[in-house]
Amino acid sequence: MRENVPLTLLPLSRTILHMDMDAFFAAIEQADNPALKGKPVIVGGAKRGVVSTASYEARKYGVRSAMPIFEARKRCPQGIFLPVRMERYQEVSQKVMAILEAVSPLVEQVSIDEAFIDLAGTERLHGDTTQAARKIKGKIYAEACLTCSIGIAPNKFLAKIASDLEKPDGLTIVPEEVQSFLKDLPVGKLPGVGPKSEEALRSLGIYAVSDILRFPPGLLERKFGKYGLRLVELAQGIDDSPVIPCSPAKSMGSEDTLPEDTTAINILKKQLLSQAEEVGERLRRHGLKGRTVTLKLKHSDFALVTRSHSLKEATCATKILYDTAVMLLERYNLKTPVRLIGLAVSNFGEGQQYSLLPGVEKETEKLERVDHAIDRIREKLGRQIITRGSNL
Ligand code: TTP
Ligand code: MG
Repeated sequence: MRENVPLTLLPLSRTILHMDMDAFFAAIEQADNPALKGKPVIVGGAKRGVVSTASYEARKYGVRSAMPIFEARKRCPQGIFLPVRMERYQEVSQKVMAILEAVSPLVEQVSIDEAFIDLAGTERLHGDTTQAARKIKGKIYAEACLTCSIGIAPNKFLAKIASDLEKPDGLTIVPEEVQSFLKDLPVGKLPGVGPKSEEALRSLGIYAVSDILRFPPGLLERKFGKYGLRLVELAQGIDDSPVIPCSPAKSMGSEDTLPEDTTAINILKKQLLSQAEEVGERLRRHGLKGRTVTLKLKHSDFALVTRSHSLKEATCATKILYDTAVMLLERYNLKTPVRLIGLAVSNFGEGQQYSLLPGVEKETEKLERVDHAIDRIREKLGRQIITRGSNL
């Protein structure tokens, strides 16, 4: 495929680093409480009672992310089970990302604990790529007492596969000649190949990545559509997707398609309440407050309507988000049935605002303080423990 592309159009060779923290939530718990080091630590329980992650010591007993907590207790009765402390993990995540941003401005954070870095032009400051990787590992360990695994390759997908190969505390460098690296790799490691596509590929006799190249691209295209051609590229180690430095989120929202189209205000209000709860909690977890609340409605004819209201002051209080959205809904004068409803908050301001007069707590602050307390209880005891009355 590639032979026909004029050389001038090919991107210059790149060096991409992928970093993924080891057993992130559990490792933070161990760093914050050294008595937990070397012990089987299992973090989770907040959402539907499943494991968020387990320390490598607990993984020896077969404990894995997304496993029900009761199953984890069976497999590892001596495990130390801890609740999720999302705010703390966000804080550490930001610290780690700041370390990466000091190495290169081209950092794309892809989740709470992983990022790609394009190392172009960093050689003078940070030495060759292995040196840059060692510097990053050293700094993360020195500043956060945590280990990470790093993969370095000519492109993003190879770097991501590489970072996973020698976990924990790994450093894997993919050679320029990528075919030997890809040859025996199971197809399930390729981006976009989930259990279902893996099964479909297996039915064709494709197990390892190199097996893909035994098939004419046309046949794979017929079988898998455009993704069939993408598979052929991946099997050749080709991936030109750039590292895109992220801009911080500009809005945060939640929306739901209703089980049935409706004009019943009570049903819509109930939906808005759960959305206000979810968005409020996410804002608080990220230390954000927003000034503009937007109500989104999609009617049964798919016509989309949005209505916004800007508050005097940025907030993260669930009740204020809910009241504002309900006010927008009531003003809207609904006539046609609604199939989807959503609530979003934007126009983020400062996270903290204090009363001007000492001792006087404003209504908003009181609400936010209660919300924070509810978040903490829910984190400890589960989401169902406190439900709000719909007459908030
Ligand atoms: P991962 O990077 O997938 O896992 P990890 O860092 O715990 O372990 P490792 O990378 O060494 O294999 O996810 C990062 C964090 O995201 C993880 O610490 C907890 C959270 N998480 C969940 O809450 N639920 C999940 O199902 C997964 C996979 C992760
Ligand atoms: Mg990780």
